[in-house]
Amino acid sequence: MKLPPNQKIAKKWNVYAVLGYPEISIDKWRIHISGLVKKTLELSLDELYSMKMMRIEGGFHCVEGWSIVDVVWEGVKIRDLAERAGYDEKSMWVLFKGLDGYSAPAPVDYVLEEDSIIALKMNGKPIPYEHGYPARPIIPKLYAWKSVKWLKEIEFREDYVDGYWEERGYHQRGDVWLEERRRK
Ligand SMILES: Nc1nc2c(c(=O)[nH]1)N[C@H]1C(S)=C(S)[C@@H](COP(=O)(O)O)O[C@H]1N2
Ligand SMILES: [Mo]
Repeated sequence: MKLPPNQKIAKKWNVYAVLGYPEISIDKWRIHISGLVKKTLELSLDELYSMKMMRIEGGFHCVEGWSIVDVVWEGVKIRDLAERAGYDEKSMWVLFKGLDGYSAPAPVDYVLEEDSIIALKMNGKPIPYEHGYPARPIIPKLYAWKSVKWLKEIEFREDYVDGYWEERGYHQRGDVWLEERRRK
């Protein structure tokens, strides 16, 4: 597997939770697809599992220079969710929001790529709590800070807005192949 520039393969994960660990009650948990859509969708975990699932390997590159290559993600293609909600062609950005208040924007064309998913499983099992149970976006061409853990909302927007790390100087887009780490 080819590694993005200036990344090293890590065997061990670093677990990050800059805003702490949120409480989740899975019966009440819904993923909301909101913003520039025809109708806001609210899907339970069971409803997500009833959709077509996809498998992605690797695609996890922290901006601090470590990459996990031996991980398998399974989940729902974000494009399928976007089409179900009827996203507006005016959308330029997608803002991912977590239950903990962490958020990250991503450009809509990266989000709608064929290999961009809302992951529900990591290495064959539901994503472990510390890694973002029940769901996190995996967008292989973007740095891992865009992979919001404990995801609750996917908002389609016309305008750009900073998330947690963008407010602190990280790049708006964060393409791993173009090494968009910090804002120029
Ligand atoms: N909710 C939330 N999501 C987050 C973070 C965080 O602190 N909180 N950190 C991000 C960063 S910088 C990285 S590298 C990855 C780390 O994922 P991990 O904790 O599963 O190793 O999660 C991303 N998503
Ligand atoms: Mo990171």
